[in-house]
Amino acid sequence: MMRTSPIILLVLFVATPALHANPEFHRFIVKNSGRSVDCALCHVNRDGPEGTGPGQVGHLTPAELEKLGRARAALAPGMKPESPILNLFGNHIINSIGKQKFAELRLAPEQLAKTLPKDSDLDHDGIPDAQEYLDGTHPLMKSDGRPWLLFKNNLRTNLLQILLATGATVIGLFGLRHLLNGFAIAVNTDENDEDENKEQHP
Ligand SMILES: [Ca+2]
Repeated sequence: MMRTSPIILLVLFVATPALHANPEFHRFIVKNSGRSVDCALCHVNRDGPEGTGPGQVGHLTPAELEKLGRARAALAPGMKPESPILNLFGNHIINSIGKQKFAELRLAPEQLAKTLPKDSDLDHDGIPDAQEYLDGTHPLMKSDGRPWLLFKNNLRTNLLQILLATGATVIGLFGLRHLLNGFAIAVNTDENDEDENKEQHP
């Protein structure tokens, strides 16, 4: 596999400064969902990629800068970018649609959900990543999602256990009732026998 020259990567890094700040997507998510969402939805650092903190450009090692350059050069889908300033969801977006398409969608951020794989659910909470993008919930946190959707998915996932537990409870109550009835009959029988004995042997 051909290795991209560090000089080319550096040129790409410098030449594409606008691609790593994407307020259009953030504004859309906040407006569409009505939720307060920070940059950690897609980035490593909740304050975004610019700065010197962990997960920000100013904090990267030379090797991480090289990875960043490669990720920014991932113009087509399926190039498996490993950008150190993006989290799993951010890299998933770029891998799914490519950097070029992503840049185009800055003019129509509402369309991003339609371009993401419909069956992708990175946190396995039953809510697709694309839906979480629209809802402003975190695609990497399974406890974060629209409550009704989480409830429905939990119910569906645990339906068998719920049915088994309910069945065991019903059977247990049914058995207990018959057991108690059995005790009651036995006690009554003993009392009747005693009464009969008293009558026969007063
Ligand atoms: Ca999810």
